[in-house]
Amino acid sequence: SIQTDSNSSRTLQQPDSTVPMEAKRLAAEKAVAHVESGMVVGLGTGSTASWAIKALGEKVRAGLEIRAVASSVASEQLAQEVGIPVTDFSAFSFIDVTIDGADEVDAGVNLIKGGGGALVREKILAYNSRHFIVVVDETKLVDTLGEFPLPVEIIPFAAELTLGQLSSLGCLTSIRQQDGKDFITDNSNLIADCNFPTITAPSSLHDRLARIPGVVESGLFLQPMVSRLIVGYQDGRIED
Ligand code: ABF
Repeated sequence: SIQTDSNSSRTLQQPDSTVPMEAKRLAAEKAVAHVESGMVVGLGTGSTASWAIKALGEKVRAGLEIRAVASSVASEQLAQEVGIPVTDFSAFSFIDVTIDGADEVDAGVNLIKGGGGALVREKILAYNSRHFIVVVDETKLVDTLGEFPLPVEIIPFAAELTLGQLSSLGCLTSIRQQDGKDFITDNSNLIADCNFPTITAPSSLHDRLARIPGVVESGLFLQPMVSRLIVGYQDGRIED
């Protein structure tokens, strides 16, 4: 039978007063220092990536010349608001640097992403970037992935069957809800949040997920994808 957690209703993009915003901002601003004129820049999604977009906007207004591609409609809108020229992907064959957040980072710098629901576009950007810079606050660091439910984007067709296949990997699954309705991604798909007791073998889980028809992508971003991890601490320290 399909194990679902139908009470789960998460709106992860809502502001959360417990989130260490200052630590996120510090990490994001440090990342932006690696952006140079002439670069094609990938813009991530989420509150930490938003700090990076705002900081980039300031630099653009001060004369930095970049072209950008965005991992979500929300980030594209923010970029336009702060004056960053956002371009179509067809204009480039690669991205110089992408700056994005994460939901969890383990000791081997493997990530869970997708809490904001943009994991497919984020992964396309990261995969096609020469440098993928991840910006997080210290609360995202874990020894082993899995406390944060793993987001998996699935197509709506036969979603119940796909959920069943996901559950058979050993997790409790739920279709993400927002405002009382199914959360719909920018790609018109659903997000299955998969709650594993813990993810001790992310690489083999990644392979098993990829074999399930109906799964578009999972939120596992595994090494060697990350080129640089920047961590902001609540006491003002930054680890780069
Ligand atoms: C995106 O935003 C994600 O992949 C991750 O889900 C989330 C992190 O959010 P925040 O930066 O708001 O903590 O980067």
